[in-house]
Amino acid sequence: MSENLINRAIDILDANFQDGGFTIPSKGLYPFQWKWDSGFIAIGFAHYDIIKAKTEIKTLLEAQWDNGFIPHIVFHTEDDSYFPGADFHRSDLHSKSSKKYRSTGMTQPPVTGFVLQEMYRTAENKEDMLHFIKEHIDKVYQNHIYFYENRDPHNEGLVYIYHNWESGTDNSPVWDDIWKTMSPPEYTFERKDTTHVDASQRPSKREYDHYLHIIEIAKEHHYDDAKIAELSPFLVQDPLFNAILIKSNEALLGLYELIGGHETEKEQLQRWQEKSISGVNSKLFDGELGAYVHYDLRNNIPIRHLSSSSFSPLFAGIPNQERAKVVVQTMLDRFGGDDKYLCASFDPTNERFNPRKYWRGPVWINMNWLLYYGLKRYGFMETAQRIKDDSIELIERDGFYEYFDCRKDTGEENRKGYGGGNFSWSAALLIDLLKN
Ligand code: 2M8
Repeated sequence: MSENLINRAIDILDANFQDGGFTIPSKGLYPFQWKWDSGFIAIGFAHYDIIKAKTEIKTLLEAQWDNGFIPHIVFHTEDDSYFPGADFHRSDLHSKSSKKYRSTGMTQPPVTGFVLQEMYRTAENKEDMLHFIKEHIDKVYQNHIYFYENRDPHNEGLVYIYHNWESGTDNSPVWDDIWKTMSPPEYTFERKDTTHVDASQRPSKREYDHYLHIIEIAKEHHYDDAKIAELSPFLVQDPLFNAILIKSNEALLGLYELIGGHETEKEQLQRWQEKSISGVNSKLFDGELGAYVHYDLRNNIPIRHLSSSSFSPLFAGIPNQERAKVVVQTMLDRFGGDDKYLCASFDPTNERFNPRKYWRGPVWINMNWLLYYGLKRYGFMETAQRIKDDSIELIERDGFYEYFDCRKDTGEENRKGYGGGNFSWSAALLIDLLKN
């Protein structure tokens, strides 16, 4: 059974791999290269086609800007089937943007550091992989410098995101609190996503007005980071984004250790680690809720909702063992009823929860993958096994979709997943879960 699933996953990944040396997340819905998708995809490729894994990362890093920034979408091809595309984002407004590829002017969670480490772990030919890592690791390090120099205005060891699309958890109900503080104009535009996927599973038109408005402000200031920090109505310290940065810092440290030398980089990474881990623990941990929450830096207020991001610091070793126990208990109490698959993307006990809508409640395989490794890291083997089994069962039952209803019984006879089909990171991470 698992061989058959792995073969199907391989077929999906191979079909989504493009001539330009990158992999689309899902045919039709997402026709370009996305930053964090790319990383998860490379982890899957590393299990059976190391050349594709390396190509994926190499191509992504070729789109890096001169200031170390790595964009969230790289528009490799002219394709008007996605909105907003390259003409809307106008990365050329920033003087240091890539001259080779057009892109967005925002980023996504910095997965590339830990992805290199995963590729090394999986590769059979360690020497060859280490050679590849040596060639590329400095670019990833430069990306971390970009974050610490430009995204941490109060020097807290916590970086901000300035757009919900930077979080990766795009339509999370967490952002509803921020939308309440904004009143964007009613834009006229043509959505493309709802021609591929049922509109009831996607964000609303009004939500898109907010998304576009933040970009318009950033564009007005040519994507200048200092101006964005000063003016963006969306400025959030996200536990998931920071946990991924911290995990990647740790991975870079380990890889530089393996390569040898690089004392300056290692010392810097060590300093960032100490500061960031203590920043996440002191500012983003909510003792009453028993997990980590987002912080609205624009309005200086914590956003006190539980989401799958609330548990992601486990992945980066951020809580101590005692706190990790509290976090896991919160996950089980609020998200882990017997009638549910782990792990809903948003608190099932909250009135904003929706089990079928994008990031407002469904299970996402990339989040489950992070949580699986996080749980294992602290020795919560039973819950780790459960999240792994649930991920595999969902894909077997509902197909290789983008996201999944977390309810075990939806009352339907022929249930399927939601969003894009033949979805790359679901395929890639399933391979990793089954092979490890
Ligand atoms: C979704 O986001 C894009 C915008 O980036 C969209 O809705 O159009 C998110 O799930 C994001 O996390 C993901 O990287 C992207 C591609 O899979 O799709």
